[in-house]
Amino acid sequence: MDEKKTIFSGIQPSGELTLGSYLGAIKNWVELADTYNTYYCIVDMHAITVRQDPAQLRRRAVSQIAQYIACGLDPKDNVIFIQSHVPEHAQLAWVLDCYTMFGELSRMTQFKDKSAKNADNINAGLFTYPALMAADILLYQADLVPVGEDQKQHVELTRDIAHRFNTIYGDVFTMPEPFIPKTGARIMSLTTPENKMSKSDKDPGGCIYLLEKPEDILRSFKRAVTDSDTVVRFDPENKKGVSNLMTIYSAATGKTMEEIENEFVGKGYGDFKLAVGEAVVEQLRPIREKTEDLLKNKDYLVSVYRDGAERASHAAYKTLRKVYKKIGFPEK
Ligand code: ATP
Ligand code: LTN
Repeated sequence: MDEKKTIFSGIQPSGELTLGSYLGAIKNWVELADTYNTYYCIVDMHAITVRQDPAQLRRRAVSQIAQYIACGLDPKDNVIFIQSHVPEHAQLAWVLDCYTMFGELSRMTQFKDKSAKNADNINAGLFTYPALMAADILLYQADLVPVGEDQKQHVELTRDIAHRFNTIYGDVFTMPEPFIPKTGARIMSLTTPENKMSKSDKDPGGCIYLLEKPEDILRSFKRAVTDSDTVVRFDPENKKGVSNLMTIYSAATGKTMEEIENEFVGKGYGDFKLAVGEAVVEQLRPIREKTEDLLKNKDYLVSVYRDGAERASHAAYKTLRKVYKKIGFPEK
């Protein structure tokens, strides 16, 4: 018997990966990789809830595989795959759609945000997005779902759906828990620190991308919004910009907020922003270099995601069969 618990998480190839996705999610994936059975997915089916350019979507999915590996996920120890390669995700999602309530989906913050941003394309997929996410997680009987703060509501809905299903049919699904980092759970935009740093953001200066060049990263930090005060102090209510930069600095260096405050006593925001920028550059440098290397070897990346899909299918098929049986679909 395999005693290891299971992790599932995913990121949409809807844009270039950001420092937010790294600090909020991927960094923890790497830290948890040794002690769990892990499934890390590129959720391209979720990405099409917003219109995507086909060539870009394809390129980003492959690049995201390279970035996962470059961040430290060894494809031998972690199942790395593309969601659309494992049809059980769509199949279970349909079943779970029938166990998810209209009212529940209407309350999802991400749905409300994305509907406001894409008013001309509020499609049914955008609405039922959380049921597909629940299918992702429940197919692998995941115990833990490492995500940023913004995804907590979706994992909670997944639990509600699993509970509803289990109450009717017995213990079919494992109850997943969200795993949210203490530092870095919500990285804000550098230009509008009241908004989440988001890869589909229209304001490029607000985002730091994993593959950005050092000089561009430093420039964005130099221009980061602070306040009219001059003190480096952690106060997310009143000093949003500075507190966000401190969070990033803390996540990149491991220093506590107190240590950071002491480090910059008597120094201006200029020095502080430069220090944050340099820490991030150093953290991202090996990731960018390794990704660039990996992208030269497409055959290897294809072999990684094919192998990943095969391993994922094995687990997914098992759960789907059980579900079909429970709900009364005749066996083939
Ligand atoms: P999109 O703009 O397409 O909605 P996104 O930039 O919000 O994308 P996701 O693909 O939704 O990123 O998120 C990937 C993972 O990274 C999720 O677990 C999410 O919670 C986390 N994450 C994304 N942005 C941040 C952020 N700014 N701070 C902390 N975690 C984040
Ligand atoms: N909804 C998530 C991406 C996502 C996910 C998942 C995360 C899709 N399926 C399963 C964790 C587990 C997002 O927008 N970041």
